[in-house]
Amino acid sequence: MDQAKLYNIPASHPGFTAALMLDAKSIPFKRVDLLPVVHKVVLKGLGFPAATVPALKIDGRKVQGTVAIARELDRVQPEPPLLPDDPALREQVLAAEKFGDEDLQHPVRQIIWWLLKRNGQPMASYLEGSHTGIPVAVAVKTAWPLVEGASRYNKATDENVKAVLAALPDQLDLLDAWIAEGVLDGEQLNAADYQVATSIALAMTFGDLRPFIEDRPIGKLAKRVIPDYPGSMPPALPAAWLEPLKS
Ligand SMILES: N[C@@H](CCC(=O)N[C@@H](CS)C(=O)NCC(=O)O)C(=O)O
Repeated sequence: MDQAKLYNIPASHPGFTAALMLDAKSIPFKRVDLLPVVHKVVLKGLGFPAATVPALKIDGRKVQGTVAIARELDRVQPEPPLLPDDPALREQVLAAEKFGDEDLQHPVRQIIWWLLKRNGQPMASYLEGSHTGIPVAVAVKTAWPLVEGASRYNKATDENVKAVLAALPDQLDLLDAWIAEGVLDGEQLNAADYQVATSIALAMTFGDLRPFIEDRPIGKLAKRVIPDYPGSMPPALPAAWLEPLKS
């Protein structure tokens, strides 16, 4: 079997989800980090059907998206399983994974692009440990058009980010409830743990959000799953937008 190759964007939260699941399965892989926007051309050239990362080449197959990658990894390497055997718990884990994939990931992505558009300096911290082949200082200096492009196609507008922050308290409550019910944060981490924890870990790199998350059960799970998420973003969100998190 050829070594697996994982195509990512530096500091991408779903990218970390895929990398952590590969590690959990002890599957060796080469990580290739692509710069945002440029990634679209490269993935197309490689024959992946969609333009998103994570994109995985494994055993001659091309698998894209964290959920599809989780299922594929359980197929090629069943141990340790990413889904529990118990059918009822399995359904709950799948629901939590779907929530992470469809409802949690994108809002956090919108916040980071909104923040980077207003202050590009912290980008260097998010590039720490990445494998783009470009020196970090050069990547940061030339990133402006990429940040513009990514903010636009992720719709990281004031209106959207404000709405995302208003919805965040309920999302955090739901995640804490899943931990209390044993759906998340069990003895053995499952696909939903890997899915949601990376979004929360990325959110905790934002100085604005960390104080509202880090002491909650979901904040602790994020630290357990990925203790060294790269990046540090100084507070910059308007205070009024953070009000929903205070109440
Ligand atoms: N929910 C999907 C989506 C992944 C996704 O949107 N990844 C972002 C990076 S964090 C991306 O590739 N964005 C580029 C694009 O949409 O072209 C997954 O978990 O795989």
